[in-house]
Amino acid sequence: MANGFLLPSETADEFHFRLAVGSCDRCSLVQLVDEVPAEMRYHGEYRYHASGSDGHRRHFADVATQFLEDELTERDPFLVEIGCNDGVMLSTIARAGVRHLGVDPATTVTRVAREKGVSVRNTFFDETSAAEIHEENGPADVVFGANTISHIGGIGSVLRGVRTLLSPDGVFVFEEPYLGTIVEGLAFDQIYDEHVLYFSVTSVQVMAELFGFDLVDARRTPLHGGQIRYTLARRGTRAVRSRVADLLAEEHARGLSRPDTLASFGQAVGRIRDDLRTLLGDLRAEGRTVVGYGAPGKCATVTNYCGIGTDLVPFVCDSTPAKQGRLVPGSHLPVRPPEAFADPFPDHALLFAWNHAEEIMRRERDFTRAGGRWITYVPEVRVS
Ligand code: DWN
Repeated sequence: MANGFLLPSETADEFHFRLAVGSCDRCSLVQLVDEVPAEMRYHGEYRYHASGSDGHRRHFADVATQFLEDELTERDPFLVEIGCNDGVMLSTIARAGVRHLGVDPATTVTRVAREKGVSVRNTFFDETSAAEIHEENGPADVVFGANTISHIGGIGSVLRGVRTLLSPDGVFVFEEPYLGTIVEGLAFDQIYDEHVLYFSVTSVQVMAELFGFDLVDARRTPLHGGQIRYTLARRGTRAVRSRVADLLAEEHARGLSRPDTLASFGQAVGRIRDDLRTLLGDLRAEGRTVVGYGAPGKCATVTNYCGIGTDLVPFVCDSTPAKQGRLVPGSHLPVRPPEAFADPFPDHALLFAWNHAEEIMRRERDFTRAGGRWITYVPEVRVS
């Protein structure tokens, strides 16, 4: 499990599952074939902090400001965030004194949100909790989720919950990994246990209609290599932006939902695996040192799928204290604090947190100045 960072003493009991994706030939939604139960993924030990990069903090402060300006303008508005994590978005809403509620079962990260003045309910969002929230607080003008809705296999219950909770002219907005970016950018490391659903505009539109909504907007956003922010409203309540039709046409022209497109993606990913293994094997044979940079969820997919163990990459550096001193799930690469990176600098750094490349390379410019080289692997293996 991508965020199942474990202690060296816990390896014997490690949980494994089959990571495989399939696509529905009726609604075209791409999804995991085997889902790890949500209670095993989000709990008091969850280790991902959404505020972990400057880019994320800026992005979600902007999202909140936009909501305050566009949607939360009536008297006493109410916003609910599904999966509020450490309050990276809701802290701005809280500071503005707007009524809000974060719904998230992961008590480790929501403790941080509470410290920022965010109101939190530690539970999963589904039709039952949505009805309770509605009863206690009244309707929500905005229901928001970022990198959360794609994590929920029981999407039907979520949509029924939103239908109950949302005010008549409210909006359900969620931004999530985009199948189009994953396929085009060969970002196979976005595939892991937490990402149960891989949305496209086509599949979200089908889903919206099934539950009584219109997909009224779909726009590209920059995080995690390129995502889409979808806006759903109750059927017939809002005009549909022309961007929706543009993206649908683009997906159709690219054959995004076609099985042969997904099969070619699989073959190209196999080539990346072979190239990366060859490169790391050659570097080891030449006596060069390689250290991993960042231990994102993605790192578990790459290291396990490509068979990268401590013989090729002895350890990974990550700034998240909750991951340090633990092992990357499955491949068991030790996670060390960023200071270990410069002690001494390796010859090469394998950049697992490639979506933060700019920020990390800026921070580690002494490594480059000392002659260090970065290895990236999507959309192809590259040394720079
Ligand atoms: O959906 C999800 C996405 C949004 O976030 C979650 N299920 C889990 C998580 O995915 P991820 O772990 O791939 O996210 P990130 O943001 O790519 O993780 C970056 C990692 O790199 C973090 O562990 C922090 C670390 N990091 C670092 O060590 N030094 C990050 C930066 C910017 C740094 O300078």
